[in-house]
Amino acid sequence: MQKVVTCPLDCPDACRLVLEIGDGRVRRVRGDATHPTTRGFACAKTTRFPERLYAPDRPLYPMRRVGPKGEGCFQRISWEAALDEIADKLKATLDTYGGAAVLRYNYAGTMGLVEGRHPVAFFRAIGASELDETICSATGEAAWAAIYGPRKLGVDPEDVPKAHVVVIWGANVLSTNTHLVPFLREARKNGAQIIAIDVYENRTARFADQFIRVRPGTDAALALAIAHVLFAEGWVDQAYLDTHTEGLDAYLASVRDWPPERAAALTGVPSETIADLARTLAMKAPQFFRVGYGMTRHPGGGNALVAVLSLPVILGAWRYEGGGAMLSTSGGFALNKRRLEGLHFWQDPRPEGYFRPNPEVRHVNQIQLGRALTELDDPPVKMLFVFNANPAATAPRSALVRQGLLREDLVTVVLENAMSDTARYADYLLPATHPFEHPDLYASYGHYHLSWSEAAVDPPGEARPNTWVFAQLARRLGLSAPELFADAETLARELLDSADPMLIDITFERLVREGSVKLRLKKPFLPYAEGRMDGKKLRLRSVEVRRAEPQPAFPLVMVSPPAHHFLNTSFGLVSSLRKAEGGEPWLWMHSADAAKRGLAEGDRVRVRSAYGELVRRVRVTDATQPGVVVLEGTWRGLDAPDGKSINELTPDEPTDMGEGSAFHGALVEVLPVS
Ligand SMILES: Nc1nc2c(c(=O)[nH]1)N[C@H]1C(S)=C(S)[C@@H](COP(=O)(O)OP(=O)(O)OC[C@H]3O[C@@H](n4cnc5c(=O)[nH]c(N)nc54)[C@H](O)[C@@H]3O)O[C@H]1N2
Ligand SMILES: Nc1nc2c(c(=O)[nH]1)N[C@H]1C(S)=C(S)[C@@H](COP(=O)(O)OP(=O)(O)OC[C@H]3O[C@@H](n4cnc5c(=O)[nH]c(N)nc54)[C@H](O)[C@@H]3O)O[C@H]1N2
Ligand SMILES: [Mo]
Repeated sequence: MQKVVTCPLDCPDACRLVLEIGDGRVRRVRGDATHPTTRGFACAKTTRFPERLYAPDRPLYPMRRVGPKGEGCFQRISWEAALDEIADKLKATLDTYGGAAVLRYNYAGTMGLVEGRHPVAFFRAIGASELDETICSATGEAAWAAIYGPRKLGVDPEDVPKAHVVVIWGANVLSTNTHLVPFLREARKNGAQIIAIDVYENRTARFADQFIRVRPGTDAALALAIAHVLFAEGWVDQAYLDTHTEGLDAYLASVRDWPPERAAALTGVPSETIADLARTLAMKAPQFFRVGYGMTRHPGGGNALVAVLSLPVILGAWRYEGGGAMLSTSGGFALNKRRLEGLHFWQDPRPEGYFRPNPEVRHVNQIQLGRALTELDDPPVKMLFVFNANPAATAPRSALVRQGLLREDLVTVVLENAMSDTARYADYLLPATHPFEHPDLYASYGHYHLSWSEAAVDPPGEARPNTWVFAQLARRLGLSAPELFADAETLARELLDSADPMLIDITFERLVREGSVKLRLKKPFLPYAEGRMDGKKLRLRSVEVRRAEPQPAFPLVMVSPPAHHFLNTSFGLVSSLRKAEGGEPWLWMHSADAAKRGLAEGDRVRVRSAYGELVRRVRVTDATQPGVVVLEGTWRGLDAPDGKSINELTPDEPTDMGEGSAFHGALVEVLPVS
């Protein structure tokens, strides 16, 4: 039997996958050949879904911790017992400390809107501390919004073949957005030149026609210098600037500060290369910029992206099909999310069934989970609910996160469909369904197709959807707001109840029938050809160049971007994929840095930052650059030789815009293991 579902992974591609099912289990996964962006291709990860789904250590029954925290020793209990005990503890916590003592930690383990987003409503209903979800896209979103307004609309990937030059800037799309690649190849066949700008030679750099290696955190200077040349040569679209933008003077002041020679010294990109790049951009309209979050994961990352995103504006690129930029397409999906995410519990006059009205909720920045668990009092966090995330490995400053998770007075509840670093710290580990085992609605951040996915197989053991668990807890707390108990279909129908023109004609019935439906985009699709979507002008602004300055004690910048065969820490448990990633996490180091430290390929080294230390093996390679070490992939601590994740070393200081994460701005030193 075959069933077609949407891939739930946190990836722009949101593919449609054909599952081959035998004896009630998923046996094989292929890409849906009829889907316009999946095009019959399933990636290296998704083809391994069966191994992940039926991993021998998958939690199948509710469990209560026995033995010390963090050791992963559990005893099976019934759902009744688990839910009753958790609800009793919740009630006691709410009575003694108030809602703020409860914290959710969640992210995009599933991109499904129902199982990914609806649990948030429960926490808003009880007045829990609000988690600011900043770990991934917050800085990028803030930078985008600064220029283009809050709605993130990128070039339709299906229009990319019309571009004549493609700049892939701080995104490793050959690994992280693989379904864009066929469109890039088509563009190339049509004569487009493809340029990659990154700090190390990754797969995308090797695919590109030209690779420009930039020093980490210096993209703002590079982009301003390109603009400097464009203005000096008169290669900008003055009519577009005059009609559709404001703030040009402030922006120009920054541009004047960065002539190519000055930028060359900071970025490491020769000034002739900068001038050539400007010329290529000017001569080859339409220009398409695929910008990634990579450059935003630095202390000055917001400004870096603002500088880069100003380029398609001054070039007038948005006027042409295939021209413009794409950070994300998520703004296309103007779904009605208010009740889904329980925003109304904050904003409406106190609705019926609202547990503890608290409009002035305490906010916790996700990237500072360690601080929240160890420093907050008034009240302290007493109960932590983790779902769709593995923060013990993926949040910065792992040592501090661990310290928090080890607190004896903290009750940690983890909902998981796989064993994870965080699950080992659970006091209650609850078996979650995998997205192939529950229905859900999916948007995308890499294309414009909305999809509905039915449960394709029954869950093994006693696994239950996240929403079922929170409905059970809501009932036990005596909450009565009906939306807390809504099923997936009801929630999906409500999401679709939107007046947005792009969603017109998309009914629930149609989604069920067709599986995947493209949003109604105007033809030609030119979202910023006449300024912002809201009728305002595009906002250029001044740009500040700021980066993590290497220090004598920590002279190297460490970049830890996604691995080709993993999806964050998901799939670390699949041994063939670990093998494809080299069997263990390797630290890439330039030969000059290795020579300076007397290190050779394969040596074990200590990698140290202001926050911690770990042991890795070193790979000596000039794919990186002097002063920059690279470790591909957020390996689970469980699979690293010293049991620690790379985030032992990463900083939890927020970036310049959006309070986001600066993973790639970590400063480290590398020493031989003595
Ligand atoms: N295979 C695979 N695919 C994935 C993921 C995965 O783990 N594996 N993760 C998914 C998720 S959650 C996300 S958010 C996306 C992220 O996908 P990307 O946006 O591609 O990933 P980033 O971590 O943002 O890093 C992208 C690139 O930025 C580079 N970079 C780092 N610092 C700088 C800099 O200062 N300047 C420049 N120009 N480049 C820099 C890195 O070297 C890296 O090659 O991918 C998604 N897709
Ligand atoms: N050093 C470094 N750290 C990084 C990054 C980096 O580039 N470098 N990238 C950052 C980025 S971009 C991101 S987005 C974050 C991601 O960090 P996380 O959100 O922690 O992502 P994952 O590690 O994939 O963990 C997702 C978990 O959700 C579980 N899950 C999947 N589906 C379901 C479901 O239906 N129900 C439940 N209950 N659970 C489910 C999976 O089993 C998995 O354990 O990591 C960040 N951390
Ligand atoms: Mo992400």
